Amino acid sequence: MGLIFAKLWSYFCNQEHKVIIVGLDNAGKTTILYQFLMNEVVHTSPTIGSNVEEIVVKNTHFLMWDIGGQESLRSSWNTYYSNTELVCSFRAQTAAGVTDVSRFIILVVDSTDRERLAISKEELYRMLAHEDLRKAAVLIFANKQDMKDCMSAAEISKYLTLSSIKDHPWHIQSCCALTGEGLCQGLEWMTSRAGLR
Ligand code: G3D
Ligand code: MG
Repeated sequence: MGLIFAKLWSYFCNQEHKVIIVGLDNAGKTTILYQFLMNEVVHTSPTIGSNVEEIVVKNTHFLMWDIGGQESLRSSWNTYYSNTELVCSFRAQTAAGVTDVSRFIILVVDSTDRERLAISKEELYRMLAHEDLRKAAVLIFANKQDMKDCMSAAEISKYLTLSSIKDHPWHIQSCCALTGEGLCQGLEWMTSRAGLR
C-alpha cells in the first residue's frame, strides 16, 4: 500500500487509541487487519474468547471480534455484553490520569452479503447506543468490492441509514481487503479524526 500508508500507520499507532474491529464472520476483518499489520511487530494477547482477538501495536490496541455469525441472536448478545466488559477494562488499563482515549469502531461489511446486512445494521446501532462507545468514531468498510454483484458503498450507506447518525462521526469506505485497495483511505480518515481529538 506504499509509503503514505506506512507513514499514516506509524503516526496513528504511536498515539494511544482503542480500535474495535467488528463484523459478521467472513466479512474480511482478519484480512484487513493483516493488511494493516504487514511487516509490523505485534503482540497478540492470549485468546480472550472463542471469537475475540486483541492485538497491540505500539500504543494502539486492536480488539477484533465476530458479531452475529452463525450463532443465534441471543448468544450474539452475550458475546456483545461480555466484550463490553472488555472495553471497560481497557479504560482501567489506561495510564493514570488519562481517561479519554480516543476510540474507533471499524465495522467490516461483506458487500455481497445482502441477506445478513440487517444483522450488521442491528449490531451497529446497538454499539452506538452503548455508553462506553459514546464518543467513538465509526468507519465502515464496504469490503469485497472486487466481487461481481456487490453492493456499492452508497447502497450500503442507505441501507444502514448512516445519514441519520448525528452523534458519532462516521465514514464509509469501499475497499478490497485482498488487494488492499481503499484501506489507506480508511486509515487516512481515522488519522484525521484522531488529529481532531
Ligand atoms: P473474518 O475475519 O471477518 O471472518 P476473513 O473474514 O478475513 O477471514 O475473510 C473471509 C474470506 O473472505 C476469506 O476467504 C478472505 O480471503 C475473503 N476476503 C476477504 N476480503 C476480501 C475481498 O476484498 N475480496 C474477496 N473476493 N474476498 C475477500 P477464504 O476463502 O480464505 O475463506
Ligand atoms: Mg477472522
